[in-house]
Amino acid sequence: MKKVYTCFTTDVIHGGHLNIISEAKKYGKVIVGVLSDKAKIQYDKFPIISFEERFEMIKSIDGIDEVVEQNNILYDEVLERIKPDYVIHGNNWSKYPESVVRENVIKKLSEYGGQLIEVPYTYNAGVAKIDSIMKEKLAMPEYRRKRLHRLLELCPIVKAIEAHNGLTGLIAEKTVVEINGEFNQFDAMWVSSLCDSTVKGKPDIELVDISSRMRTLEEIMDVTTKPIILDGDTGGQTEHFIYNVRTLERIGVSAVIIEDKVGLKRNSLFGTEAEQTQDSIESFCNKIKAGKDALRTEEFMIIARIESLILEQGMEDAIKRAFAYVEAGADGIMIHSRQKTPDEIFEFCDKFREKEKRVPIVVVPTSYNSTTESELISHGVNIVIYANHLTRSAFPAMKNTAISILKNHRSQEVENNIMPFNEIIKLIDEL
Ligand code: SPV
Ligand code: MG
Repeated sequence: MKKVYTCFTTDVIHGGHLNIISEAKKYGKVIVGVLSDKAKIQYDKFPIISFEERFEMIKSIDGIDEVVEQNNILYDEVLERIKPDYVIHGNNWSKYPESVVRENVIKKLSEYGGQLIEVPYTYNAGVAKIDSIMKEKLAMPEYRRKRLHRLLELCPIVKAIEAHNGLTGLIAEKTVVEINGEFNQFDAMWVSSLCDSTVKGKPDIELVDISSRMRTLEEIMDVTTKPIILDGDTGGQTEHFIYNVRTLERIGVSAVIIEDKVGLKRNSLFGTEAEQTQDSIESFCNKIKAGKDALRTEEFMIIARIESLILEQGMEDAIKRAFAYVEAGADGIMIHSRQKTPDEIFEFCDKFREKEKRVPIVVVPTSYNSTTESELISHGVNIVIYANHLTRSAFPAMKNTAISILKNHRSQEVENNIMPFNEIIKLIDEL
């Protein structure tokens, strides 16, 4: 009997999938691959149900003879193993980046004389409704909030990019790349105090208050599903912090990072050029403890940010603080540096990891920007934050456009450097 293979990445079975199965049945024994979570999150939306649940769900469908796990987005390994006579797929995978998978399947099948069958993809009102329900679910606080924990288990390193409004949130949400068969997207968003202040034309000194920061969060959350890490500055007064963490937890933020400074906070990239005061270990530990006590779930993370290297207080101080903050209940440690090389960050990570294997390490490689994610992984880093890059890339582009219009007394000269509006609006989902 001939073998027919198809791979499902879905969390919900709808008419379109059943149609593929009944078509497949006409050609022989039907084998369905279920894409692993690790592979799925490299290019697709995060699964709403676990791999095991998806596996069971597909097993229970009539007409399927065998269900297997597919560990890679590309089918090479699974086709090698099963050698199906046919691969069957909906005809909805010819757009980048799925087109890469399609081409790869065609190539692989041709190596041993297998054949690709494409069936018209069913997209009707029912399927559209299911699609939108799934997306809405992903955005709901209870789904979004806990996802950072899951990502920490699944990803060698969680990659977060700065977002400061709906549009930058959509860029963080939807940008997927493929290089040599490797798919990649950002896992989470960082709502930076620097960028949230800068785009409002304000300095990064905790002047943009929590209500305004919440509005930014709402705007981003309204159009995205990825987990959010909020830059919580110093956390403010402990008496306020305990209320704010509960609100953040309730609206579905996954983590807040607070830095161990007091008084007028200046941006860390100023280092010792601006007057900044580090909090005492005791006082900052009390803030962490109070925050943790106020929470209602195990999911929301309070991450402690150590400013010792920024304020030139030495490695020993940084390490001492890290262990004290973990002891106080911090769910992660962010270590910051403004050096051009990663040496002090690596030294910190190695020393911390000698004793502490579990608590996640977060870094922000803005100044030591030649450091790669794999180098960070090799020193035990769990989350990398690209903290300000969308703001910094937009600013020169906007400024050059303004200059050009003024110089030329018209806008034609800028046209080649700017995106047509019908491209931008493709990012925006219609309900
Ligand atoms: C931010 O993005 O606001 C940060 C990171 O706190 S840094 O600007 O490097 O201090
Ligand atoms: Mg900040």
